[in-house]
Amino acid sequence: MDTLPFNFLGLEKEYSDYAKSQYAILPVPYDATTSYRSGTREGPFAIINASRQVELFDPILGREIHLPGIATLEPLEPDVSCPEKNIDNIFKAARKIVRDGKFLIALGGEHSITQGLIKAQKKRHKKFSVLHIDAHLDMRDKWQGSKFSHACVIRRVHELGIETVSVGIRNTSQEEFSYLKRNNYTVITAEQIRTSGTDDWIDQAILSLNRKVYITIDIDGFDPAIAPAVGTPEPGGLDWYDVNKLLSRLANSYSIIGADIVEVLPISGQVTTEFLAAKLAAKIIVLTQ
Ligand SMILES: [Mn+2]
Repeated sequence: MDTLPFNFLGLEKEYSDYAKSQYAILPVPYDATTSYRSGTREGPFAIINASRQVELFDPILGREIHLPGIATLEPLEPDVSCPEKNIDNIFKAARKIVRDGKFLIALGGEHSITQGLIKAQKKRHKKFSVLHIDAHLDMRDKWQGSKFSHACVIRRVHELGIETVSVGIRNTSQEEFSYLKRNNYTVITAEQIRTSGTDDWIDQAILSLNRKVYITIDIDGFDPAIAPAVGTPEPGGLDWYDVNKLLSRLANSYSIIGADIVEVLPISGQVTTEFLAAKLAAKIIVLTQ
């Protein structure tokens, strides 16, 4: 029988108590603006459930992940009546956690939640940039009549005066293409990463970032062969080791201030994607200790 506590990594109270924990996991089960298949609201539960099977020891870094304490918060109830109100609720919840001095990792839910999370970080950190891993740019001004859609989230981040570096991109609209031509944000395509045969793209990404970095990861940035449970599974995505190398290099020299992992859309009977997302959150935690 499964008797592990239901929280991130299945931790006992000693390592999951909020007051004592350096890390906080915020489940945000929201998917009101998803355009293709819906169901990312099931993502946080699936990721947390999978995380309970993740080993606590990281053999590469030679240390245990959970020792600084990782508190899993109650899921943030979505307000589906109004996307703007919903983003504001996320902002307020995140602001409190960040103010409490916790390293916040939010689990989505659709990508639009990132707007509220980054706004909260902006209240604490004057200057930082955003590392954005995704198949899509999410730089449309509006999508399906809404400025608060998952397809516009990075555009809204730019409007906060925050620069982004987008990695793994392989699907772009003409609008976004023109927007990028007018604005100088670094974009590293999946094709560049998978076909160059070198790690030059990592240098390019890192040199384009500020020394303080927030990370937002849309799971569809990974290849659908290893992360099939997403709304729009774009072929030709990133490999587990591509992202690991990038995050490890980043953590070695820069300060990571928070992260979110979004757009897991569970497929019944298939747990690869949520397990990958759980391992990724664990990796971010162990890299930032
Ligand atoms: Mn995406």
